Amino acid sequence: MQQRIGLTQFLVNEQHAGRITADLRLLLEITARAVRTIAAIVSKGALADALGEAGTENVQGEVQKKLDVTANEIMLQANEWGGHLAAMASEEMETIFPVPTDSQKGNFLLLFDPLDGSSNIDVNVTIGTIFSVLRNPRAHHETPAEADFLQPGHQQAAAGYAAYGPSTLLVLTVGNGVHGFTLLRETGEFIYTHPFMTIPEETREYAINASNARFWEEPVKRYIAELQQGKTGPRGSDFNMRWIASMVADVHRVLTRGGIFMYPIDEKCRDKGGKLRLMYEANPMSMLVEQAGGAATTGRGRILDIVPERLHQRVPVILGSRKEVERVTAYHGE
Ligand code: AHM
Ligand code: MG
Repeated sequence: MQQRIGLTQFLVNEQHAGRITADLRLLLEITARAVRTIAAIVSKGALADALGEAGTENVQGEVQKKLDVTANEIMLQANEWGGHLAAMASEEMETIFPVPTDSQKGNFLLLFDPLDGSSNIDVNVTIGTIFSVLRNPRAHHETPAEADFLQPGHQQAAAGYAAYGPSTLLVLTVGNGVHGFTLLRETGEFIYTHPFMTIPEETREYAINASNARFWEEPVKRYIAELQQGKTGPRGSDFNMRWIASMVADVHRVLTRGGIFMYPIDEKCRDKGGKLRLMYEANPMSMLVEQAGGAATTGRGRILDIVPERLHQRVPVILGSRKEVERVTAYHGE
């Protein structure tokens, strides 16, 4: 029988191969530990008093769910003492959280969406945690600033997500492919179950919130109309649609069996620049998708090349199977 290794051994191997440093290994181990704690609460649902609203709003004016707040606390507490970080930033916090230490600051910056797919918490549908790791550009004795985080996504040192579904999965990249781990609840270990995940170039499956159709731009309207015409249309083939409304779950499906996921710019979200957040949703997911052989654009350019202007900046997102992403992007250029 094939012996499966755990996350710890995988990370040690990566360190020995010179692809990650000891402190990045620690960061990823600690993040996995935090994810495991969140998974335990998620799986208890109402029994852990985890459902419903917290009675507060975040910086983006969104109503916070209890789990948004709890997951944020867990990520902060897990990561503040390891010495590997200088600061953290989150969807649920207005500004950055410098790691409270008198001594040296660590080599990395961590960004996260602690609980993605908040609207799915109360209905027991897959939700997730998304994270992005950047290098700390400052000397170790200096205090980090928000501007330090504003690095383009291609500079990420690592990126990943956890999906809290029928099983809990941790999917990550350190720039050498995409690797998935399944949580074995009995021992709390993440087991290496999905080596080198790849996205097929072509697909017959798409994900978009079609209730926004009347707000879309022409290139997106054209692309989706062509898919919907199926066999009798210009694509000559039937396409299937899936929309879970948790980015983590939709992107995980794309990483598993291919597909295209879109949250394009539309008239409803134009003022904000898009719906999804660049630094802790679009960038980490784009790194994973590119590492798996797919593509990720705004329709007008590569997401990982965007130079961020703000921590909570939003962007249009089109990602997944390369040929489809290239097609929609080409329509934007016509
Ligand atoms: P959240 O981070 O507040 O959960 O919002 C992001 C979510 C994504 O997970 C998902 O792709 C999208 O928003 C769902 O949007 P919609 O409500 O239009 O279906
Ligand atoms: Mg989110």
